[in-house]
Amino acid sequence: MAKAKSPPAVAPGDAPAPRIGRRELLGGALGAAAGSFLPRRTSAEERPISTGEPPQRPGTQGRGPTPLGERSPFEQPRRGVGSAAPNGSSTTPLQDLHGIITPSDLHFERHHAGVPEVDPTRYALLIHGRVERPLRFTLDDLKRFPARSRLYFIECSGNGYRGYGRLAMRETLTPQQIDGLTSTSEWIGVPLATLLRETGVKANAEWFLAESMDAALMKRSIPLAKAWEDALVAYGQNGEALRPEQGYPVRLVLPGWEGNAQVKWLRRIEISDGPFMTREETSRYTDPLADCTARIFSFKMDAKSIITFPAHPVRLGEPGWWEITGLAWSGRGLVTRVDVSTDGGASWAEAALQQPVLPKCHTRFRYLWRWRGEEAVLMSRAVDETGYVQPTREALVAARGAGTVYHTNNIRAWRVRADGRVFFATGA
Ligand SMILES: Nc1nc2c(c(=O)[nH]1)N[C@H]1C(S)=C(S)[C@@H](COP(=O)(O)O)O[C@H]1N2
Ligand SMILES: [Mo]
Repeated sequence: MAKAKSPPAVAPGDAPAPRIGRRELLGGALGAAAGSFLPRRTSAEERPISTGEPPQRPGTQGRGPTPLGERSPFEQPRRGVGSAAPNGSSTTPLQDLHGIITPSDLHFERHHAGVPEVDPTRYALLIHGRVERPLRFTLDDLKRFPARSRLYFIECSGNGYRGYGRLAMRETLTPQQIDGLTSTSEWIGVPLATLLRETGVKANAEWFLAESMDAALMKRSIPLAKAWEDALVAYGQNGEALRPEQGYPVRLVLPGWEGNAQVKWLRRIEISDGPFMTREETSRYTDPLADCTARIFSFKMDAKSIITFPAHPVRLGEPGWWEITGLAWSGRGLVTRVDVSTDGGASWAEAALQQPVLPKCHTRFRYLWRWRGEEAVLMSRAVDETGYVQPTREALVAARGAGTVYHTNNIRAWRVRADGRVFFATGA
């Protein structure tokens, strides 16, 4: 019951405090809902917040410092491992996270041929093709260039497919199962543009190929404009070296673009005058459209959001004030607004965005909701700085057909039943 809240007592500093009269606040409905913060009140008389015994104090000294920290044994968030095979994936437990950053050991994974072990002392990145001077950069070479550090989400273009097609009929899906193929880290590295100034670029250079050194030999063609804009050759993640699962020692980060093109264990960049038409951009990672053609090179991740609380399998303890919260993000830049509906989309209200709000990064939203015990359908709708509005499932199905598994950014819904139990409701 730690989640039941009284707005004035705990409203976060950056969320506009809702206007709630003192009489209403002190009335019976809130008195029951805020049991963990305020004593039950029968009158508007002021009383001390805390009564009864203080929490127990540990009687003995704790353990001393250790070289490596670990989580409280009471906190055990876990990635959801869909398939532990080398070509499998795992998901971030979105419902267990606070704020916007994903702890590195909970960053989702998607591997086409497992996690290779790469010796950093033997690592080198080759940049060649339509360049003036082909060059090899060791890891030390890369670290000597001025570094850039930014918070970005990385999202698999398949994220959300469970909440879109046939599987969306399952009301027991959790935020992690629906949208756990997205994570946010601070990525540290050297801008690809810096390296291209070293190699020089010839005329008619329009694209580049990024190729990996794992057994998948992952290859993707990327427009060169992305290199000049913000592509990062990253060796750092959340203050330390990349995790092996994220491409140690070096990966390509393409802010806001589909995860698949952000090649891990990066070994080679070839500059060219056109795309290479690799398997991953022809037979895979294209979006079938309703008119039987397909979208190709659909790099940008469209604006999306999901409520992570309350969400299945949570059960709201009792009617009263509850804070709806979740994540929103857009591959096109800043999330400028998130609307929340508690009546299945009939009416919408603006949620508070928690600072920092950063481009191409998870953004946390919060909305204070007074649940009166009725059945309710909760939805969130993200708007980004280009004016793009997260579409309904009907609109997306009309544009793409029901069969696609990529770029499914439709509005997600949760049904709160009168008994407080919460179920996924987008497919219903
Ligand atoms: N070398 C290599 N790069 C890769 C992949 C891979 O299997 N091998 N998977 C891609 C896919 S499909 C995604 S969604 C992202 C996932 O990045 P993550 O595992 O760090 O979350 O990496 C991309 N880069
Ligand atoms: Mo992916």
